[in-house]
This record gives sequence, C-alpha cells and structure tokens, in this order.
Amino acid sequence: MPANLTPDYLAAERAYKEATSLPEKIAALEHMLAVIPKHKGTDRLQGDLKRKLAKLREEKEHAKHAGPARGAPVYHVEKEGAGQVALAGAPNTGKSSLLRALSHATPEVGDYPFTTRVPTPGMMRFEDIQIQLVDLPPLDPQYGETWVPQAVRAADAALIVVDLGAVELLDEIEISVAMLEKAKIKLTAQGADALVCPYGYVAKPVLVVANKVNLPKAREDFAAFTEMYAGRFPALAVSAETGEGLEELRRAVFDLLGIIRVYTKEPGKKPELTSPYVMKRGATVTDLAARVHKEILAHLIHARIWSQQPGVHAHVDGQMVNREHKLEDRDIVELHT
Ligand SMILES: Nc1nc2c(ncn2[C@@H]2O[C@H](COP(=O)(O)OP(=O)(O)O)[C@@H](O)[C@H]2O)c(=O)[nH]1
Ligand SMILES: [Mg+2]
Repeated sequence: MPANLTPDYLAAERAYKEATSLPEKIAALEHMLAVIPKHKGTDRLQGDLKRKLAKLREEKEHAKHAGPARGAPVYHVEKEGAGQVALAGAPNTGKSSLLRALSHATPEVGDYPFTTRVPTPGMMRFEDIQIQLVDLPPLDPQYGETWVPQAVRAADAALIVVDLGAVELLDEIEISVAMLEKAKIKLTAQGADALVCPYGYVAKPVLVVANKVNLPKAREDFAAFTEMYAGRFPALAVSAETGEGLEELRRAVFDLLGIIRVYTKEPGKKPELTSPYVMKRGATVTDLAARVHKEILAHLIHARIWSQQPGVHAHVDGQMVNREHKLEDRDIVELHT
C-alpha cells in the first residue's frame, strides 16, 4: 500500500473496518474514495475501493428484494475481522451492555431479562485490529432460545459473562457451562491448543467476564470467586457501566483467540504498519509467505525479522531467519525470494 495516505484517509479506513452494517460500510467506502489522494500511486487502491463499493451496493440491492437467506440459520453471523467471540451467559449479566461499551453496536439493554432475542455483532478495536463480538440471548435452560449454544459453537472463542451482584453466581456459571457442554463444546482455558477433544466435540477457549464490579462488595465476591474457580477458567472483573477493566478485557480477548499480528516490509522501505496479517499463534515465515503471495511462497529463500516486543526474540534486529522460523506477535518481516 502506498505510504503517503493522509490521516483523513486512514480515519475513513478505520471507520470502514469498524462498520457493522451494509449501509455503514457503503458510506465509509464512499468517504474513503472521496478523501483518497488522487495520483498514480493510489490508482490500484482506488480501483480496489471502487470494486468493493460496487459489490456492496449490489449486495444491498439484492438484500432489498430477497428475504432472509433461505437455509441460513437465524443465529448465523458472518465472521469479520480477526476473530469471532461470542458473549454468552445468564440473563441480565450485562452482555449487551458490554457490547455497547466495546464497539459501535447498539444492542438493546434492559433491566429485565430476555431483552436480547437475535444475535448482534459489533467490531471491537484492539490496538490495530478489529475483533468481532457477538451479543447473544441468554443461556437459560427454561426460557432461552434453543440455538444459542450453536452460535457459541460457531464462534472462535467465548466469553461467559457473569453478574457479580448475583446471589447465585456459582450456580449461574455452572448452568451456562453445562448448557454449552451439552451442545458438545469443550470449554478450555486459553492456550490449551493441544487439547484432545472427545469425538464430536469442539474445543472453545473461554474467559469468564465478571461484570458489575462497581456494585458494592463486588470486589470481595470476585476475590472469593477466583479462589474457588482458580485453574478452571481465567476470569477478569470489569464494569460495562464505569469502563473499569475494559482495556484489559480487549487484550484478554485478543490473547484468548490465540492469534498474532505480523507486519511486512519490502527491502529498503519502511514497514507497512497499518494493516497487519493476522495469523495463528505458532505460524512460521512460510505460513506468512503463503498469505502474502503464492509466488513469494514458491521462491522464498529466507526472511529478515525485527521484533517490536522487547525480550521476545533472542536475536538482533534485522537478523536473517529460515523458513521454519516461528513468528511472534508484532514481528516485522522482510521476505526474500
Ligand atoms: N451496576 C452495574 N449495572 C450494569 C453493568 N452493566 C450492565 N448493567 C445493568 O444490568 C442490566 C442488564 O444489562 P444487559 O446488558 O441488558 O444484560 P444482558 O441481558 O446480559 O444483555 C441493565 O440494567 C444494565 O444497566 C455494570 O457494570 N454495573
Ligand atoms: Mg442482552
């Protein structure tokens, strides 16, 4: 991508990445096209944007005439961004409030249970990437929508949201866990990549989000909770209302997904630091080359690597590494063919 894009353009691009609906996306793309510097260096990019815009306009036109896609389950949410994370839990724990606090989405929040009836996606920014959160109706054995565990199953990771003000906190979380396990979801603490699942099960990294830490006595209750639950799932105390713990939560969700961000640079040029490649933890130089271009993959000889995290690599900046070298989050890589 050309390096001389203006802050105006980059802001418009950010708005595009954060857009959650078709009309929002179209508006953001139109804005990008309006403010993009018009010269030879951006010709290709302008072409790309125009193509994307035409495609989205067509989709919108199509959506007007067609009803809901036939055969597609109602709970299905198209994945976008670096990963999809489901917000699950008992009624009234603050799932919708959390989505509101972490994204531009505006699901209904109510002080009565069962306010949320359909899945609502929203894009959550974490530093330079976007992660998709999906707000769901509650997991409730009696009154819940039956498809909710399936929506969790389809996501890349799950947050189980609990209410620190609830009297039956432990019962509540056990009910959520039991409902998900009944749907053959093997809940795992983060990093349990090598976990062997029973046949028919899917492994799902899970984080317990203990919401409403701003309530009286909530902090003591959280301490007691983590003591009892220690070692089972990681847990984080937050408040959707005051914003406490939400920055830590963004980072924890990123860690939960087991992904890394990798930036590429061309020899003699500055690195492309605005749009990282999102890869699975454990990805190698070869995996990166495969993502960049099949020609590069075919002719890859070695790479040079710069770390942006002090202490992560035991090598010097710009050191040569081979194709099997494992990448770390925020590495800058120069691929040599
Ligand atoms: N005290 C407090 N109340 C909260 C917090 N987050 C959400 N709530 C309240 O909890 C109730 C349920 O919220 P909602 O987001 O609709 O829960 P959901 O059913 O899990 O989606 C609403 O009255 C919210 O205002 C919080 O951090 N602190
Ligand atoms: Mg809700």
